[in-house]
Amino acid sequence: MIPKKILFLIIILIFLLHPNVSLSFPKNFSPHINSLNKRSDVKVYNLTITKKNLAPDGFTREMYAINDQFPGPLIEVNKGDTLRLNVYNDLEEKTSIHSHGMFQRGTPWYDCVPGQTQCDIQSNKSFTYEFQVNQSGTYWYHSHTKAQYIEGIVGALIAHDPDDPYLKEYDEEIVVLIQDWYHNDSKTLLAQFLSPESNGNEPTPDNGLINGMNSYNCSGAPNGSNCVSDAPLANFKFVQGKKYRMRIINTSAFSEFIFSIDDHPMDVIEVEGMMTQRYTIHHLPINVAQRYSVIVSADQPIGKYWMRSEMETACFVTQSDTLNPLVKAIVEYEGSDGNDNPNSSAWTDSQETCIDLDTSNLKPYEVRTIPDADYKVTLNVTFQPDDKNVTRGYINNSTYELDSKSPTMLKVYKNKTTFKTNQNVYTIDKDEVVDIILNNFDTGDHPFHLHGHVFWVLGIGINGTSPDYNSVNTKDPIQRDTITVPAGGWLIVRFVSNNPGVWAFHCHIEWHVQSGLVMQFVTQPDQIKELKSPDDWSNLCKS
Ligand SMILES: *[C@@H]1O[C@H](CO)[C@@H](O)[C@H](O)[C@H]1NC(C)=O
Ligand SMILES: *[C@@H]1O[C@H](CO)[C@@H](O)[C@H](O)[C@H]1NC(C)=O
Ligand SMILES: *[C@@H]1O[C@H](CO)[C@@H](O)[C@H](O)[C@H]1NC(C)=O
Ligand SMILES: *[C@@H]1O[C@H](CO)[C@@H](O)[C@H](O)[C@H]1NC(C)=O
Ligand SMILES: *[C@@H]1O[C@H](CO)[C@@H](O)[C@H](O)[C@H]1NC(C)=O
Ligand SMILES: *[C@@H]1O[C@H](CO)[C@@H](O)[C@H](O)[C@H]1NC(C)=O
Ligand SMILES: *[C@@H]1O[C@H](CO)[C@@H](O)[C@H](O)[C@H]1NC(C)=O
Ligand SMILES: *[C@@H]1O[C@H](CO)[C@@H](O)[C@H](O)[C@H]1NC(C)=O
Ligand SMILES: *[C@@H]1O[C@H](CO)[C@@H](O)[C@H](O)[C@H]1NC(C)=O
Ligand SMILES: *[C@@H]1O[C@H](CO)[C@@H](O)[C@H](O)[C@H]1NC(C)=O
Ligand SMILES: *[C@@H]1O[C@H](CO)[C@@H](O)[C@H](O)[C@H]1NC(C)=O
Ligand SMILES: *[C@@H]1O[C@H](CO)[C@@H](O)[C@H](O)[C@H]1NC(C)=O
Ligand SMILES: [Cu+2]
Repeated sequence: MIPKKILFLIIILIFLLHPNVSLSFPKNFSPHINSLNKRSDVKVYNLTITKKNLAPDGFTREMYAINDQFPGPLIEVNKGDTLRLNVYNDLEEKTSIHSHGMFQRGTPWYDCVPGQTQCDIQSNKSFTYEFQVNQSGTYWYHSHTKAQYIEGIVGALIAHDPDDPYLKEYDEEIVVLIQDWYHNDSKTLLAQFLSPESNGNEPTPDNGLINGMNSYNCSGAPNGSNCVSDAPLANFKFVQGKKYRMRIINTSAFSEFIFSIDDHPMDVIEVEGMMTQRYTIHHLPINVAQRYSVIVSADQPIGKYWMRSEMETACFVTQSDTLNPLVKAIVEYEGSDGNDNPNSSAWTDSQETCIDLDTSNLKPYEVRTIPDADYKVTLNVTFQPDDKNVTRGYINNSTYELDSKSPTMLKVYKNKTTFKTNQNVYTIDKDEVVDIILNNFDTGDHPFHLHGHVFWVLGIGINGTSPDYNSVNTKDPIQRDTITVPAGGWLIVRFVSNNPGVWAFHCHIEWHVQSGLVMQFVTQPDQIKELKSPDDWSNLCKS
């Protein structure tokens, strides 16, 4: 759980900063676990989505908010609970809420991918997602409609495990949401990106945020903006002698960050819901949509220390002149005095850029024998101009086109077995072990996410190498749900198709989703049809 003090401080700061925030305390903001031992509760959250003028970094802009907050309320469940999300769409446009990393076993229609597993929630309508959470770890939720999540429809989702093997090894939990931040609205940026003039160069962020906060030098803002320099940074309170489990979630649209806390090593214990053996690091590279838990000991002299989240601008093609890539927050020990900023220094060991944390050094908490593959799917990723000269993302020479009125899952229920080429559907009829071999022919790296599953990370290769089964790890690889393929490189991951549904596999860079770097696995369609889908779900496509 987030320490009460920190939460309170964040909320107070949000109120101070944003006069538009209504002064009623969001009723469902429940950061504390009711009871770790009580299994199979139903946890209910109301999520009301609106537009608001807010200033996360001192620059006021119209953006989205959930229950008047940004980031959205922290959702917490225990493994085994049923989570009910009542989503109220108070926008003048459609929306949707995807629970990233949730397996949705038996409820594949609640995975929320417009065009694949549902129709959007229309303006002024509500919709309830309800599913059992039979997994634990660090997750997040976000809109899967257009590029809405990068403008505020985002929050953390934590599934606690009463049997977590590390439970006794830390005192408190802290959620750290890291993201990039744009001052323009996403519709404008998207229209610009999806035009021939962009040449496929992504919009680059104006700033980065930690738990929705940062400061900005307003001399970079256009004339006439409502902008206050020196907005406060996020502040994390430590008590000397305590140990903290920090759950770090990267909810960026585009930028990769390297996370660190001066003078405080971190022990990785969880990667995307999968527990690992302790592994000590100084820097944590964390790409879009990835999550890690680390244990940090407050074992340094009482004082203040920088938390750093450095945007890897080396991976950008262009960048804004006014961007300060070093996003900071303050770790403040109880008992440290004064209002001075920390004067701590960054770790000096060098760090490779634009690739994932080298997970070959990470070991699963429990090593289990992994099954052999039944077959292999090869996916070639390219970016090319389409017939309108707009640069788009392609998988095996096919760019995905969203069919928002007729999601694939509805077609499956109508006994359709063939799909248009531009739907990038790959059907897996049986419960099988599948290897994805992905070749990246692009000059950028791409964080790929598979819905409804975790996969074993067998191997990753950089530019200049080719997929090679002789160099992969089939003995004790970790599992996760989001992985970065290096520029010009490759990866091999393995998953078991035993979860009937329609599961998106896509790059999580939001600009690349919108430019078609998306495909879908239809797994066990006969089993999908055995599942009774709810009427309110199919009715979404009638409005
Ligand atoms: C959700 O909203 C409904 C209807 O307004 C209300 O009855 C219920 O108490 C709310 N639940 C929570 C957990 O806020
Ligand atoms: C949604 O409700 C608001 C307020 O009642 C109304 O002004 C708006 O026109 C409605 N929008 C749609 C698309 O129905
Ligand atoms: C819950 O997960 C466990 C292991 O992760 C699995 O063995 C079990 O079958 C799952 N139960 C359900 C109802 O999905
Ligand atoms: C972003 O906003 C700034 C100022 O509001 C404007 O100058 C700039 O042209 C905008 N960029 C795009 C791509 O619309
Ligand atoms: C496509 O767009 C690029 C970048 O704007 C431009 O250089 C090129 O001439 C265009 N090609 C065609 C065939 O229009
Ligand atoms: C803000 O940017 C301006 C122009 O680049 C610079 O002169 C000024 O020193 C900056 N202010 C701070 C506090 O960094
Ligand atoms: C902003 O206003 C200042 C002072 O009025 C002026 O010097 C400057 O040229 C303006 N900048 C832009 C981009 O309009
Ligand atoms: C989050 O992901 C983005 C996009 O890949 C990346 O640029 C950024 O550096 C990541 N953040 C951290 C803290 O690693
Ligand atoms: C993918 O690229 C590899 C290497 O160039 C090539 O051998 C293979 O045929 C391609 N596969 C597909 C499905 O296009
Ligand atoms: C990709 O598709 C385009 C147009 O559909 C075609 O001209 C081109 O030859 C294809 N490339 C490959 C490698 O199959
Ligand atoms: C789909 O096929 C099944 C079995 O062949 C049949 O019972 C069912 O009516 C069909 N459904 C539709 C919507 O055609
Ligand atoms: C891979 O490396 C080669 C040789 O250094 C370089 O020419 C090429 O541009 C690189 N490819 C990518 C996709 O980065
Ligand atoms: Cu991408």
